Amino acid sequence: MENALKTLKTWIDDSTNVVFFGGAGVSTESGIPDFRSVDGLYHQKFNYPPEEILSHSFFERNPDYFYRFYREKMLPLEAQPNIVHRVLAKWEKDGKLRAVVTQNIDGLHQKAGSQTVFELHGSVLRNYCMRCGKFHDAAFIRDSRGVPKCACGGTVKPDVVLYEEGLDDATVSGAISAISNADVLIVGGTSLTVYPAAGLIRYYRGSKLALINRDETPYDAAADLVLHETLGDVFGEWK
Ligand code: CNA
Repeated sequence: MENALKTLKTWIDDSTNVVFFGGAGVSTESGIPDFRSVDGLYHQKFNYPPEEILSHSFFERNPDYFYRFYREKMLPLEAQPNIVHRVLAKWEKDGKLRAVVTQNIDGLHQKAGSQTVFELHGSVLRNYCMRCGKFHDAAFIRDSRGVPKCACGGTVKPDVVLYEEGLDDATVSGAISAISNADVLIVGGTSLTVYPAAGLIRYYRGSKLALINRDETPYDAAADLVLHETLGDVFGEWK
């Protein structure tokens, strides 16, 4: 870790165009389980596999079960940003970091103060009535029972990209632009197995791609620097 960390520090010290691409592993140290770690959601027992529950067709077919699972597992409203979120926000404030591109839906980057955040998979903090389009906050979903209903009678759906749904075009364009123009790209806390999100790091054209992930990923060989460490340990260096 010593040498790799030294190199990473030099890259960051010398740059004003760092971009961070992250996933669920960024928030595990805030107490939010990821999907694929041994203690992640995919290793817990439910009546259906989580990727099926979190799909568009399941949402349509069995909204009651969807919302029961969603309220219990996907709404960590008490969670607080950890050192990773805080350091990234500070780098942006200091003029070093241009953007965070995240697959997370927990809103913790913004809670830490980050301004330019491309949320590829949406956010649990935004919810809209499928009939009249009215906005509802996350507490509305948490405090509702069964399928959450707007005053107009429509179902209120989280602004979260479910499996089988497409990503928002403007968010993807913004993310691609940030990644393809980045000087340093730090990829962290993601298994890089969920597409099309994972494929976006292919737009990076530089030679300072640092990958920080506890487990191996399919992109390890393509990175210029690989740290198989926890993000908290690495970002703790910038405390
Ligand atoms: P994933 O597939 O669960 O992978 C997470 C990766 O992070 C794994 O490879 C772990 O080894 C690694 N990891 C976990 N904790 C740490 C840590 N502290 N330090 C370093 N590495 C760590 O999650 P992805 O983000 O790759 O998959 C994309 C899904 C997960 C997206 O659709 C997200 O919406 C979804 N998700 C989001 C959240 C959230 O918003 N916090 C939580 C759970 C799942």
